[in-house]
Amino acid sequence: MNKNEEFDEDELLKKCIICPPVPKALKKYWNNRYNLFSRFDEGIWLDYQSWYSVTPEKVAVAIAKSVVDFIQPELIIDAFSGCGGNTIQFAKYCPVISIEIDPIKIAMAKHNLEIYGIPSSRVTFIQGDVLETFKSLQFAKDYRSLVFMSPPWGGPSYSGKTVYSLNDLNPYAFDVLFKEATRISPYVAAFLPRNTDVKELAAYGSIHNKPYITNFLFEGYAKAICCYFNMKGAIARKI
Ligand code: MGP
Ligand code: SAH
Repeated sequence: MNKNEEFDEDELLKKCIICPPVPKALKKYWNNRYNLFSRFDEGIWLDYQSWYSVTPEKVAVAIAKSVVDFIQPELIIDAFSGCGGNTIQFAKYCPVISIEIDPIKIAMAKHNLEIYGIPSSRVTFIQGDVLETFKSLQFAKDYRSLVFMSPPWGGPSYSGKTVYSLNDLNPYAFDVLFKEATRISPYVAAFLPRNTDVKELAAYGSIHNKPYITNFLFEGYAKAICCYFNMKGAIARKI
């Protein structure tokens, strides 16, 4: 991983929202900034979309610990890196390949990883479309690998739906992502809206191998779920 060779720092900082005034729609995320990154004040970089998409640190820690306890992965593929919320926590345990379509976010993620002391050699970033990139990652079959997917949910308006269908994910519906991910590894985890239709999720398992769902609560209130496939017995963790 090379450090931000594509953008100069001033150019990147123009895309970041890292101090007040923050846009009105991001105020609640700003107020929650230390839950997103406990080291926020050390200089975390986030752009508009990342503010509402990043996995809160304690949730990312819990997901990483769960998959490490359960499958002891030799490699984790973070299929939607964003600004690095999950990648940082996975990289504490094993090498990570992080895919992201937006080069600006990759530059931000590299910067954020450095703040958390992750050696650059630990994470290989690939800029590109997730499905295109999956094709080049077939070698990961030879390793005990996990594919983690935290795709775009279509923005904060997802929460206005009574039930969120897996077909609402954008740019790819879940069945396409799942099919391609399982060509790389049987071990797949997905971070999804709290209102996801669990009946749809159940269809991705069998009576003997049900998907395992963790519901992440903040102050008793559901934030999001993580669904683990082919990881029967994966352990739920308190955050
Ligand atoms: P939220 O619904 O925007 O916040 O997202 P909250 O506080 O539950 O809002 P409320 O007003 O409904 O109470 C909750 C969390 O879900 C965020 O902190 C992100 O971790 C995650 N998240 C939200 N969105 C819109 C996305 C998304 O599009 N993709 C991914 N991967 N995660 C998201
Ligand atoms: N888990 C991340 C947030 C992921 S948000 C974190 O904690 O930081 C989803 C990300 O998917 C966004 O950054 C978006 O740019 C990226 N994305 C959208 N379409 C994509 C595609 N076709 N291929 C790869 N990445 C994509």
